[in-house]
Amino acid sequence: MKVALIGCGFFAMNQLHGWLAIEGVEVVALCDRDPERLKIASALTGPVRTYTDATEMLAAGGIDVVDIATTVGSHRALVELAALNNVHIICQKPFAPTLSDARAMVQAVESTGKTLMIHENFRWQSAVRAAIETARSGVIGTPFFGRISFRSGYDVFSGQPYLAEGERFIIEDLGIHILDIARALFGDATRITATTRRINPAIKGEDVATMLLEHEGGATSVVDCSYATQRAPETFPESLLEIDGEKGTLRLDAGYHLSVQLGEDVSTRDVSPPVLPWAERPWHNIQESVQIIQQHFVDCLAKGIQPETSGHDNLQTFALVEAAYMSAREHRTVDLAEL
Ligand code: NAD
Ligand code: 89V
Repeated sequence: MKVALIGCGFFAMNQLHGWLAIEGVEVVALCDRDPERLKIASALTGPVRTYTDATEMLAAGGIDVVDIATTVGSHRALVELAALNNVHIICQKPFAPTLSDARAMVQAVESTGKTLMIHENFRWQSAVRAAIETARSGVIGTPFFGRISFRSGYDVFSGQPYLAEGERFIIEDLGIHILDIARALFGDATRITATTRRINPAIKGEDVATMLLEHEGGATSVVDCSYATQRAPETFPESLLEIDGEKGTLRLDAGYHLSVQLGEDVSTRDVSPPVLPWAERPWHNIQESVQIIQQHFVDCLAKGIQPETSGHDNLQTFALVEAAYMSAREHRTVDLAEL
């Protein structure tokens, strides 16, 4: 499978390492409008075709999959360009600037018959996955309540300065992952109520969001996110979970401890992610999920099936982001059908 990467910035280096570790994949081309980033990426891949212009790269052909790792502003143009060139696509989150862009992008790729997956990797973190699979096994019965919590004081702005500059921050960048985990656990949501705050005066967008979701199956979940929370020890970038089911409870606590309680009986196991050879703490949890989601994409292409986090699936997560902002702005519960 011949992969071309567009965008060779901060996070794309993880994607590149992930591709290089997956059997049957060959990275054949790199594209970044910044030649310096191309040099850094080529140092990982060895000599491959390099481009500062994606149109030129795709016109040269020889590509099966395009991996789009630029920031959101360029995603629509690049997805549409890749669709025109009839290649499979993986695109980073947030998929699009607006829900109507996202819908148009899904439509553009669907009409080519190629596969579109969103790089929505948090539900693929091995600790989160262990929790999802335990919940899906039915051991705690049907869940009726969940809390998914991501609270941190980690300085994300040094690696990703653009996060301090947008009108929107935590729901669009991080909450999107946590809302997606809520969907993976409890199914699609029908209504959402959200509040937002900005605590850090040095950034433009909100850095705290608290969201209440009603899910189709009847569960209620609370998704709470903060980058303004002092914690010792710091848990970045762990998502902590608690799920109450009709037969028992499941928790993913700080330090990657997964517990199941059934009556008086509590069993706990360590679900710490490995630190892959190219990874480093504290990002190792996210870095491992990059390799897992990319492997999932390769497996789905081989089997001719849709990825779990397909473009079509991600429209539901994206709608929750839009609805959360609408709810916070208008101080009301938003019915997802409104979108
Ligand atoms: P970045 O700014 O460091 O890198 C983006 C790169 O894309 C830059 O090198 C830039 O020159 C290049 N670029 C932009 N437009 C281009 C175009 N049209 N053609 C060619 N190159 C272009 O950003 P980043 O921090 O790496 O984030 C990239 C994406 O990854 C964002 O959407 C971000 O939300 C996402 N991200 C995801 C995770 C995750 O866990 N899934 C983590 C961090 C970032
Ligand atoms: O996962 C992400 O999208 C990152 C971070 C963990 C910093 O929020 O931007």
